[in-house]
Amino acid sequence: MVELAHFRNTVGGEHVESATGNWIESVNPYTGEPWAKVPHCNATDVDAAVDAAHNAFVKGPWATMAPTARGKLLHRLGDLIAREASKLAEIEVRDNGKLLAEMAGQTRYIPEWFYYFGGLADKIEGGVIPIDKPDLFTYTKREPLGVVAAITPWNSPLLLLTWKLAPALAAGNTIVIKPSEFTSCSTLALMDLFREAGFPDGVVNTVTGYGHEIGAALVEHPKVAKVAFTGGDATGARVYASAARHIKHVTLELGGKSPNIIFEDANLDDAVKGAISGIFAASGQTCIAGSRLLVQRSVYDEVSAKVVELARSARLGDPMSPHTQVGPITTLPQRHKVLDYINVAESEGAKCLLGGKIPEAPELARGWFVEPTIFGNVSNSMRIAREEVFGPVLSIIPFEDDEEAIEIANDTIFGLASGVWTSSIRRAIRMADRIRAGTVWVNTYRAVSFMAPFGGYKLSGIGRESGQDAIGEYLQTKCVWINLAEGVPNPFVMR
Ligand code: TXE
Repeated sequence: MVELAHFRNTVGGEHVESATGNWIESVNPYTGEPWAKVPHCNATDVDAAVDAAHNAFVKGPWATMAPTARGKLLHRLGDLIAREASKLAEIEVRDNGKLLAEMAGQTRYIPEWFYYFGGLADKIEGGVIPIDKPDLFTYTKREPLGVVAAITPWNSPLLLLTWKLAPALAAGNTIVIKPSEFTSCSTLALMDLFREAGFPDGVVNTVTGYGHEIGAALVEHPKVAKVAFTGGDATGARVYASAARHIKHVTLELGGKSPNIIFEDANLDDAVKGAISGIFAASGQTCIAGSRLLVQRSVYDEVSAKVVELARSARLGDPMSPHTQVGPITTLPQRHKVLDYINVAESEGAKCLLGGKIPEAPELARGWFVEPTIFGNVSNSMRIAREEVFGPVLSIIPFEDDEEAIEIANDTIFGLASGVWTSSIRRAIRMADRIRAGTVWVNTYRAVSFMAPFGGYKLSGIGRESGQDAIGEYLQTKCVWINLAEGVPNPFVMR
């Protein structure tokens, strides 16, 4: 029997287990075996974590720290993450099955968010209002919100956490993180670096456990001022409703059904690679997955054949191996969901051009794999084209011209991302203007940066992460009025 790695929460600077002493096992999706355990917390643990964050917000060194000093802490944290990049990457691969090849790049890139937002920490400026009333001096300040609850999913735990942590801390908030119950380990491993960087105790805290138990308790907690959530649209709607009852700030990032559009004038070989990276990277478990491949009818057969050929060559295997191109699905429920959608697509008449099953290779038998799957001649009204599958399942949809491409692209409840493949700059810009989504990539796909605002239109969410917009999501404006005149004018009328 393999000894499980133990990860504990960090609350008020201390490593803690859960109030009940119970644990949740974290299962490696490549082996199907538990490899670690994390505390199974309940509402008592949530109270303790929120209290620690609240205390750190209202008193102690964080509350009075100069923004420049805050920025330096974020820089130091970035350096420590760079130092620990390989270790953090390996933990996340074990926990969620993402390729080491991708994770190694991600953990080396994550420090950039802390450097960028560390740099912004002392550039949060208010203004003096040239007020229209005599004898008043009026200025604004931008202040942090308080305790931020960061609720993260299982598909990219560290990166999606970073998108919340870096701006929230730069703005001066304190944090309680609730990672996904399936993939908490990399988040808990990250916590030790905060102390080493010199963050005061209680500024960043964690609680681990199930969404319906502690996620909901965290959202409802009266001392939580803001919820920053990434997850599914159904859970996001519940979080939004609950936050509304308590008048909390929210940002929500809720996934999508992104169109990746190939025009006949595109470099088709590049476009095919873009289609593959849009849906089979990370086994399709990305919010930005280009799960609807829209292909102009004149090149439909050629593009479909090339996409199938390239996807067929994908090497499935151990995510730790540098040769693997497609890893397992992160959770068993998610694999069931993906397989269910494949059945739904077949029953609705979509033509399966590739995959559609659990792979038969014996070396993959223990892991939660699904073959890269492609459906051709999909109609945009089919469920496979309307609902987020979050797996390696591509729907290819033909279109005639630009008008029809836009109509199909925008005929979705979501609006997170999109791709356009064309050699015409005019067409590229016109499409970018008309697509209703927070991100449009032209002749590329799946690029993100700490500098570039990211977020959804429509049901894909509210608010922006990364870029200068993001820090505003963690601030509120105060307006200060100072009377420069002697005495108080008529108290019975508004001044
Ligand atoms: O996500 P949940 P699930 C989509 C994807 C996937 C589907 C379901 O389509 O198949 O969502 O995945 C916490 N109050 N995305 O069920 O439930 C939960 O513990 C507060 C898209 O795993 O949204 C976890 O920490 N929190 C997505 C986080 O919410 C609650 C990424 C996300 O879990 C809660 C992941 C509650 N009532 C899935 N219930 C993206 N946008 O990238 C659960 N949670």
